[in-house]
This record gives sequence, C-alpha cells and structure tokens, in this order.
Amino acid sequence: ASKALAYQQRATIATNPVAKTLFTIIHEKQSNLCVSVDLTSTAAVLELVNKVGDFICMVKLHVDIIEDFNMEFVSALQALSQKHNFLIFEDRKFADIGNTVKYQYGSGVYRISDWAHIVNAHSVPGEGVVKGLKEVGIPKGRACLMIAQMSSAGNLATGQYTEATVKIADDNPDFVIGFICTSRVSENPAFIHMTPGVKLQSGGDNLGQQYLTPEEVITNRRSDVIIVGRGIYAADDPVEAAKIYQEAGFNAYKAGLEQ
Ligand code: 5FU
Repeated sequence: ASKALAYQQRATIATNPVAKTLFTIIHEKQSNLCVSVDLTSTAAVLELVNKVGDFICMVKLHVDIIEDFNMEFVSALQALSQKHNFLIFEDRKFADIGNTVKYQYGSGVYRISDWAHIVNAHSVPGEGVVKGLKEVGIPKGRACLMIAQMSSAGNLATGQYTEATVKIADDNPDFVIGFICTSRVSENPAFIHMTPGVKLQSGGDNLGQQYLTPEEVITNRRSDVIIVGRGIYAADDPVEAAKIYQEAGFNAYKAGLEQ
C-alpha cells in the first residue's frame, strides 16, 4: 500500500514544488521531525532553531505569539532555513472567507506569504478558504495543509468533517499538499500527513492537549511527520531531545517500509 512508498519516491509524484522539496529533505536528512518552536522572543526562536536545525525537516511557528516580531527576524530565519535545509511552516490556521484570508496571508504586520513555505487552514469556511489562499500562495510557490483532525480533547474535526476536508484537498492538489491529522486520512501518497501532539511519553497537558508517541503516530496511525513542541523546546537538553525524536520518528518510518 501507500505506506511502502519511500519519501524519496513520493518526491517524484508530488503535485506542488514545496511538497517535492519536503519529501526530498526528509529523505536526505533522514528526518521526519518538525519542531514546533512556540517561544515568544525572536532571539529565543532563532537560538533554538540554530541548535536543532540539523535534526529536523521543518520548523513550525506561531508568529503571532512573538513579542518583538520584525522583518530582520524573518531574514535570520530564512538564512537558518538555507543553512540547515529545513522548511518554514506558519501554523496560522486560516479560518475565514476567501477574501479575508487572502489579506491575512499576504498583508498585515506579518506578510506570512513572503516567508512561510507552508501554512494551514481549517475547512470550516468551505473550499473558499483555499481558493483565497491560493490566489496569494501559488504565484509565490507556496503550499497549504488542511486541518483534517486535531489532537485536542473534544475537538469537532471528526467523521464527516474530516472526510469533507479530504475532498477539499483532493480538489486542490496544486496548493494543498496534505493534512494536519492524528492518523492517515488519505491513501494518496502525494499527500503528506503531519501530526501534532507527540511526546515520548503519552499523556496530556492541563488544557486539553493529548499526546501520542512517535511510534504510535508513524507506525500504527500511518502518519508521515511528527510535530514536537514542548517535548523539545522545554526539555533540559533540547538538542539531545531533538536527536531522540528524529531517530524515533525515522526508525518508525523505516520499519514501516519493511512491512
Ligand atoms: F492543529 C494542531 C493540533 O491539532 N494540535 C496541536 O497541538 C496544532 N497543534 C499545535 O502543535 C499547537 O498549537 C502547538 O504549537 C503544537 C504542539 O505543541 P506541544 O508543545 O508539542 O504540545
């Protein structure tokens, strides 16, 4: 089945340039680890990213929690992305009508489309959210993930909602490269599945987050990329933690290939 297809092969069937690059990076760096750098100062973000850059395929940000955001930060982050060969994902979760998300993506203080290789969107507004984002993102060679499922307790992204989200992705393969999800939602190997809520020890936090282990996510739930936040940036030794998650994620992927 699709699980047996290596990341390297999936690069050749990708329908968007960012997806092609991502599959290639994962293969070359032997890392299906995305670090979620949920830190609130530009200095702290850049310091962590520079330390763990060699062990990851992607950095995920919430740029609107950074207190001293500025365009020099963006340039420094882009330089790190070149130096360490990783992609930049802004976890903006667009969720408005097409005409509004167009401006939220391309304009304002953050100008997200200028620097984020990947963004994501909720499907709750319908396909228009993707149509709006596309107008800005396609000319810049960008890509989008649809939020098909969430990791938090009691979330409503289940069942028919998830299925309708996959349909939006199927209908927009030039821009949508896959999903945020807690398990595989599509058998199309061109789509990448990325899963947040990952920690070496399952459990949760006191605000509804629910954690699964890298093995559970990659092996049993057949996702492609693990997204790890506090498991890395809040660890005593973030570099050591990043290495451990990289190895756990990639070993689980390799074991899946041999099945
Ligand atoms: F879409 C989602 C989701 O369903 N769950 C999440 O946890 C996104 N996230 C993000 O992943 C969340 O906003 C954090 O940035 C990150 C998880 O961080 P943690 O520290 O590993 O719990």
